[in-house]
Amino acid sequence: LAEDLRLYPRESETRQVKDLDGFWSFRVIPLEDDQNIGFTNKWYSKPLDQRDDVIPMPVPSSYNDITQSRFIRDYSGWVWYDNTFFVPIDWTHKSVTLRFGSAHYQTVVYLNGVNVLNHTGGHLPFEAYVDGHLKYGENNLVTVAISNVLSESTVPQGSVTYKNDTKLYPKGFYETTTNFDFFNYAGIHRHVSLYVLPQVHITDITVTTDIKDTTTGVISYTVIRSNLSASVECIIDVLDKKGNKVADNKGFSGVITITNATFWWPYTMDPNPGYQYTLKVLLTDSGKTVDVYYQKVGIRTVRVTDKEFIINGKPFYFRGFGKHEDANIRGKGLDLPIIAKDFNLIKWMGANSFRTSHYPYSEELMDMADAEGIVVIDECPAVGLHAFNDVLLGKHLALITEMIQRDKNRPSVVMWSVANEPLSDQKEAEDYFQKVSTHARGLDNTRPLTAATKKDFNNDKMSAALDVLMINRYYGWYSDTGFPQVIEQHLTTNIIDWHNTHRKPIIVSEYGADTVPGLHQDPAYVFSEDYESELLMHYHRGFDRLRSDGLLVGEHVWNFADFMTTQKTTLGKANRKGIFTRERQPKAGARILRCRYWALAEVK
Ligand code: GCB
Repeated sequence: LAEDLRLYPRESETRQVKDLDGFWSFRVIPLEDDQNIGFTNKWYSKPLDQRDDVIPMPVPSSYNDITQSRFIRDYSGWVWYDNTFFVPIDWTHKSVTLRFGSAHYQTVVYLNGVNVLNHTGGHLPFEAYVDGHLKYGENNLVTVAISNVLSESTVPQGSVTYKNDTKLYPKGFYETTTNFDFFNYAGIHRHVSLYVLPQVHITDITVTTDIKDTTTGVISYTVIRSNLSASVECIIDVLDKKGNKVADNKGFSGVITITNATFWWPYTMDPNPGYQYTLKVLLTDSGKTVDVYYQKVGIRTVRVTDKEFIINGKPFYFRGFGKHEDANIRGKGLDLPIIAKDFNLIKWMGANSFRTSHYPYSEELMDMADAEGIVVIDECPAVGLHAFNDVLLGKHLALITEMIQRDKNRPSVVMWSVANEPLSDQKEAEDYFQKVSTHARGLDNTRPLTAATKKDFNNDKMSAALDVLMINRYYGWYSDTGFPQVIEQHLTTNIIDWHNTHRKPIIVSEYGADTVPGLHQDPAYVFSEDYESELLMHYHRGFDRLRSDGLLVGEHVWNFADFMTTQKTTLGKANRKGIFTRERQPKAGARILRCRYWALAEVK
């Protein structure tokens, strides 16, 4: 897999993590300056805080909503960050990795003036060994240049148009267009850390699980080490939740069986959802401990038929949400209170799943999904692809590799979503998605592949490459606006057509209505809570009919919460299809869904 991507930085008796989060110095390029000025003038050679136009910027966070500057909010181009940190003398004989949980979109990293790391793509980690560039027992400078400019060959796609007519526009004025419906938040979005490891260390662990004879858990594992020295051995202890050893094994790969195992169950399918064992992975050299990593593992199986999605041998019905990483002020920046609140709301609703629409979410959030038993459809950042070419395909495949590398061991992830709403009725889409699918299956053949489409059963050219179909539908909203009474018929007719044409399990992965909390009007009128309620009820009648014929494996409302978009002429402030407000307060739709989801739950 991605060789330069290793394990999530977790501390152990041999491993140490130093976070570089906090206030960093930050600078944007003024309109009248050349966008490359930072590179030309080597801004990475000395700290930015020697200049007056440098402001403090929190990391992690998007930079857009932090200041009172419209220019910074709507900025398109390179921004510069830097920070300093001390490296203790006793790290001299260690291996040190500099890691970014994510930064959006293109990132160039310098350490003490040397370019140590480059990355393209906004929602996945990147890292490099940097011990050769550190100054031990001294202050060190890390400088980061980030560009949020999207183009036809970035994933996702977008463009910047310069308005050069100075009679009409101020000098340097530009407009950005994105091919997706959420704000192009940018900055250092997740933790920046230094990961201090022994010279000989574990670089990767892959686990897959199986269930035999309904009670025996099977864990297959492979461990990769940084140094192939023959004297190093690998010992695996399997610990239960209380820390007791229940099995062990020797060797860099192997199969471990656990009799009477406790399985990883989705929330509401078992009184004890999200159960995980811990693999204590130990490297020893002549009997002495060299490195230790604690890898969680949830034992579960996933399988699909033409009509069912099956977890641990039982049919699973997805009830939940399309989500976003989005909140006021921090934008897409990692925010632990928001993550905790969202999981509490998901459980309060009686939901069992969500989709990481339209990009991979933070590892901290995914850890919570693993631990709580919330099922995840893990989506790569390919949203709204509208022109297929080889450069795009190359980037798309690279991001899929990084996503699978990062999340391959997670029990919560039951499917990979390779795209959302591409122009999949185009001729080239067929070949393009066959290549995407071959690539993804080559990396992981234990999970089904899916993608969300807005196209139809008779013109979608992506579905043939997938195992499960996600259909986004906006009857009563973008079509027949204001007429919820047509929804049930439209929906059931359409899903039956999809089923008869493709014979694959189907999830309705988006449906919903923009809703202003507190707005009431009956007979129901668009944007009111009354309209939202009525629209949801008509969909649910349709879902129930399809379910009784076994034609649906899930329903995800769009969206969990209101979220920021570019400015538009329809009803102000962003996308209002959240069943919660952006501040996570319930609208009328949340009450309706809460009753429905709990009524569908297996264990209340
Ligand atoms: C969609 C997109 C989603 C949008 C949504 C909407 O089909 O997949 O990203 O936010 O519609 O509200 O228009």
